[in-house]
Amino acid sequence: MSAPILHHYDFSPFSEKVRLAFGHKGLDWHAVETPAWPPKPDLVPLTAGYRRAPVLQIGADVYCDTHLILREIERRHPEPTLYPGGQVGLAEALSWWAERTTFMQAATLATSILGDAVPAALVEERKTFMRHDFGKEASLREQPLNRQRLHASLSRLADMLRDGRPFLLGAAVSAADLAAYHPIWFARTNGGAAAEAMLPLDPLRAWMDRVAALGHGRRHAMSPADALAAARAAEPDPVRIADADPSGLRAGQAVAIGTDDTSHDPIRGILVGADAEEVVIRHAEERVGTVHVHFPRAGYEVMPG
Ligand SMILES: N[C@@H](CCC(=O)N[C@@H](CS)C(=O)NCC(=O)O)C(=O)O
Repeated sequence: MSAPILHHYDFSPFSEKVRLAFGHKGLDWHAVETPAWPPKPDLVPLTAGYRRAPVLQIGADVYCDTHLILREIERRHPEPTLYPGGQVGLAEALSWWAERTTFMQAATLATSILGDAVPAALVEERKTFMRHDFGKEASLREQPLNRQRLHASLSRLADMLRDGRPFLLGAAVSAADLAAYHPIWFARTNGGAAAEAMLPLDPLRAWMDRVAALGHGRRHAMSPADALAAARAAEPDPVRIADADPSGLRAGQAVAIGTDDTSHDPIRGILVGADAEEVVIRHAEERVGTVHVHFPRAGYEVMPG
């Protein structure tokens, strides 16, 4: 089995979640640096238009969104698990809550501290893509509210750990730990001592150290050209999931995929499979040949298109 390829950038918090998953499983992986904002000419040919980071590529199969990426890594490398006791639903639900209540808040707390050090082009681009202003004034204006929001969520995390358990679901690390960790990692890495002073981190420090200690596995740099060539040289894996969409969409049909949040990537392809967890489309382009692009169900909407 060829080593997974992660299209990511170093300061991307969601990418940190996947890097830690590689660490937990002790995997070799290829790292392709992708830009933090468009144009992303070496990414979107693989993804049928999805532009977020990170994206996981295994040959001619491309997995979008960390919720699906972690499940796919687990499927291919089951031990040690990211879902102790088989608790995928619990880990997913906790991950969802943690990210939705801390990611934007932690990112905006960091930009309120970084101020003018945040590239103007990034601030401008995110205004359209995320409908959110990471500029100095707007971030500073929101700082008191983000401190309140983060206090509420981080206190919940501290409460989960209060009985002395090493990880959120108990004795073993799970996907939920990685999801709850990466926004705090981002705030601390970018906001430094100022962020430390604003957040109730003391009850979380030992837990954060345990998550950080998972490491990143063995990372090998890869060029975008080599990643595209790897897709072109491979065939997508046979689709394992049922052709069953609750709204009546069927394999072979052209579809458009949207997200249920602010992003509006133009994702289009031919539906090749769907089940309750995952949707797969076929996408063809000269530089990559034919690829299968996989999306999670949760957070994504599939329409005839
Ligand atoms: N739900 C997605 C969220 C991914 C996400 O928002 N990633 C950020 C970077 S950490 C992003 O893509 N920002 C815009 C960009 O990089 O172009 C996931 O779990 O992968």
